[in-house]
Amino acid sequence: MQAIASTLRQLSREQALVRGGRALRVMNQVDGFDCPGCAWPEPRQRSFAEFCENGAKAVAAEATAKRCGPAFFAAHTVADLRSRTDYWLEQQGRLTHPLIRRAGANRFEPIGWDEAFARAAAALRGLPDPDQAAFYTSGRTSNEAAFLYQLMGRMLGTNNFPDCSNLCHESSGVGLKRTIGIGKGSVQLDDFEKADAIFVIGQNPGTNHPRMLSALQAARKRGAQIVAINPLREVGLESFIHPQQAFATLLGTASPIASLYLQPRVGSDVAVLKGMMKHVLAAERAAPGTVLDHAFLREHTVGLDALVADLDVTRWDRIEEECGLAEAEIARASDVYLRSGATIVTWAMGLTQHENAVDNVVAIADLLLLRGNLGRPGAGVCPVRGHSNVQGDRTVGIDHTPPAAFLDALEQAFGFAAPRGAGLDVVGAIRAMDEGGVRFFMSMGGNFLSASPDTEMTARGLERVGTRVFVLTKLNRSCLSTAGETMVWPCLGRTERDVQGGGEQMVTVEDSMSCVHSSRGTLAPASPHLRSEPAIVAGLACAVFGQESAVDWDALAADYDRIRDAIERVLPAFWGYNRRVREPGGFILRHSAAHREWSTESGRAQLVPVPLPEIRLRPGELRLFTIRSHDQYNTTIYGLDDRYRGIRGQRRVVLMHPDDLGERGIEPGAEVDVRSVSADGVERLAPRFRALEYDVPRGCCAAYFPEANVLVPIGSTARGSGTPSSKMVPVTVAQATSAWRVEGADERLVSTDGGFSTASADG
Ligand SMILES: Nc1nc2c(c(=O)[nH]1)N[C@H]1C(S)=C(S)[C@@H](COP(=O)(O)OP(=O)(O)OC[C@H]3O[C@@H](n4cnc5c(=O)[nH]c(N)nc54)[C@H](O)[C@@H]3O)O[C@H]1N2
Ligand SMILES: Nc1nc2c(c(=O)[nH]1)N[C@H]1C(S)=C(S)[C@@H](COP(=O)(O)OP(=O)(O)OC[C@H]3O[C@@H](n4cnc5c(=O)[nH]c(N)nc54)[C@H](O)[C@@H]3O)O[C@H]1N2
Ligand SMILES: [Mo]
Repeated sequence: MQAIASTLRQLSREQALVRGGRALRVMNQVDGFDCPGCAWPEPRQRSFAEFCENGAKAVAAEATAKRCGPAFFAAHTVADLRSRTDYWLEQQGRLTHPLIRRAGANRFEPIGWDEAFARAAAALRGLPDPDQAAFYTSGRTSNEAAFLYQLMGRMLGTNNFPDCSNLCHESSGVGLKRTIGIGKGSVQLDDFEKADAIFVIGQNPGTNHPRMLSALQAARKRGAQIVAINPLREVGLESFIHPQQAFATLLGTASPIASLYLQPRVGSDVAVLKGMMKHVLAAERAAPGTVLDHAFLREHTVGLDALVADLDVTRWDRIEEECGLAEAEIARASDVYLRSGATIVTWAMGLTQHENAVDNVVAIADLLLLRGNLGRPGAGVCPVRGHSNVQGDRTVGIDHTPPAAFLDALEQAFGFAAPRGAGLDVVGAIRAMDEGGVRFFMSMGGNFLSASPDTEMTARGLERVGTRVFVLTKLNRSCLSTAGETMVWPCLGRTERDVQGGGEQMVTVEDSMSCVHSSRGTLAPASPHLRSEPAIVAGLACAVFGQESAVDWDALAADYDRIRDAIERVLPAFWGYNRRVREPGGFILRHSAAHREWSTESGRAQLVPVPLPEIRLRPGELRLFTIRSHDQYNTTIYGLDDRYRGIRGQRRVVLMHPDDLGERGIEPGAEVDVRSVSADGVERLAPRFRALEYDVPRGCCAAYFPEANVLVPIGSTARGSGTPSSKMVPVTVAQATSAWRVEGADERLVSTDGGFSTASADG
């Protein structure tokens, strides 16, 4: 009931009860639009309301009646906007006009589309080297828009495609490619109906993938075991009331989800997983031939001997010391695994945002492969994606290190020489900006500044870029640089009708389980001046390449079927794209590992030993991990409550173990300053948080993203994937003494000594 109340509250706050309500009726239905929230797939049998509380909030945010137009920008200088919170900025509503803040000006003013495209094109053509341009993508962008976007960038001559995936599941892709030869999840929704055990590691589905709880609940009810591994006790993983049942009966009782909940120290999952693998080996030795899947290992894998040798020399005392769990506790998880005939492991950011994140993913694959839990019913790997089309964007070419075969096919289809060198990812782009190496930055959605690590450095880097272009639905902090020139190009959202020359258009997206399906908006656009993302890319590309372009951009943007035909020419997996995507529910891209085909160097699945993490902290330091609240979608803050965690009306909080508070002489609720010092000795400060007691392991603490991003050092990234380690930041927490105070209901951070922070979600 609280979820329903919260949904209605959000719809009414956005003055979107009618518009939003109309949208919700068709969300995730076969002919409707795809939820702009998470990438959890839709079941074959759709229910009357196939959405969750947080999907409804995402729709309310987009379908809002609030508008942020020329009058607003005439009334607010950029300096004024910079002093506001992310929360306030997004609350101003949907952008209505293309905008420009000219060099030297302190306000945005409207600009016509043609002039906007011409200015951006001139800036691009003026670059002495195409690698001075960088094109960011956030994962809401459709396959069609993403494909055109990468085509334009590559025709210009660069592979600089940093994208939100670099901050998100990049480590999953790298780890899975190394072991099973394909960087995507291998399971389908019906595997959840067949699994005997499901391990949910480093993921908070109650808030971030609520529809996944239905699958977990059903599995638990039919007797499957569900093991949660998470340093923080997430209420949403403990029990759940299915909202549709609650709605039908108006009461409904919570049913349990996790049958076992382990709370290891942050960053120590490899230790837990290696402990489990040691138990598997021990069980095999006690009853030879009955535990490992010998036939599978023989026929399909390489590396077993090296893995076994490594596990044998890994000592239990080191495992226990690292993760803070006793062997007996890990044994409970191992027993579930050993009794299970078919096992799925799901995970999200709790595993991918660590220096050893790729090792985390490799260790999961190792554990599953030992017992043949891949490519058969009810078993496999399930990295649960974040943004609703982040997986599809990568599939159609948003990739800073594209496979050669993709570039070959692109060249063939469009007759140009594609750039072959590695491009910049997010962290690489920030560094290049800081060194003055990026002169043009374009952002297809997203909030590059607030989502990136090391907020102060990212803000400084953005200032050094000459021309910035942001394609957005709402205003955010990324657009508020003061140097050079900034343009903001407002676009249609998922919920809105998209009419082009060729008539009403649909777009397509790929969910976490490789299902490609259509999405068609139904609402009237928030403003007549909005353009679709594909039309914006085509408009810019026409201005850049002019008449001599080998690609007919206008024709592509007029009818997205033509874009899909082009995708099919480049990517054979999309055969029959336009026909198959019109079948109810779309189609599934073939997953090699699910068919026990291994596109690895050895041609087999690879078992790879990984080392135990060695996290060295300085005296007094805690392991900080950054998390999402129940009232946010990434950098979009809907409200200041976090219902499941019992936190209300505030976000500047750090959740700590009672003994860690006591040891520092900090009373619960007291104001503290949080600091990190990176390897190079640079200190970073997140001032004025409130310290709260919470059920986290000793030595670990949690704070919300994006407020805590100021603390994440740029130099701390995952080996092999470059993802910032925003789940493992060594910090100190002490009574607040810094020259800042927090003001107002939206928690504005104000300097008390005239100092100015460019960043920190604050001004
Ligand atoms: N409503 C809503 N939905 C969303 C989003 C949103 O912001 N709001 N964001 C979307 C996006 S882009 C993404 S990527 C996903 C993110 O989905 P999640 O990954 O669930 O999001 P986080 O809040 O980052 O949660 C990470 C979880 O990992 C745990 N954790 C932290 N460190 C460790 C560790 O070292 N080991 C283990 N085992 N666990 C750890 C935390 O306690 C937390 O429960 O959600 C998507 N869906
Ligand atoms: N410390 C820390 N940092 C993190 C994370 C973390 O867990 N901890 N998580 C990381 C993860 S997993 C991710 S995915 C990134 C997210 O990084 P991003 O994807 O860059 O950020 P979002 O907050 O999702 O972007 C919100 C903006 O997108 C725009 N937008 C919304 N819908 C549309 C649309 O349909 N089209 C266009 N063009 N624009 C639209 C709106 O203007 C809005 O302001 O953040 C990362 N940063
Ligand atoms: Mo994400």
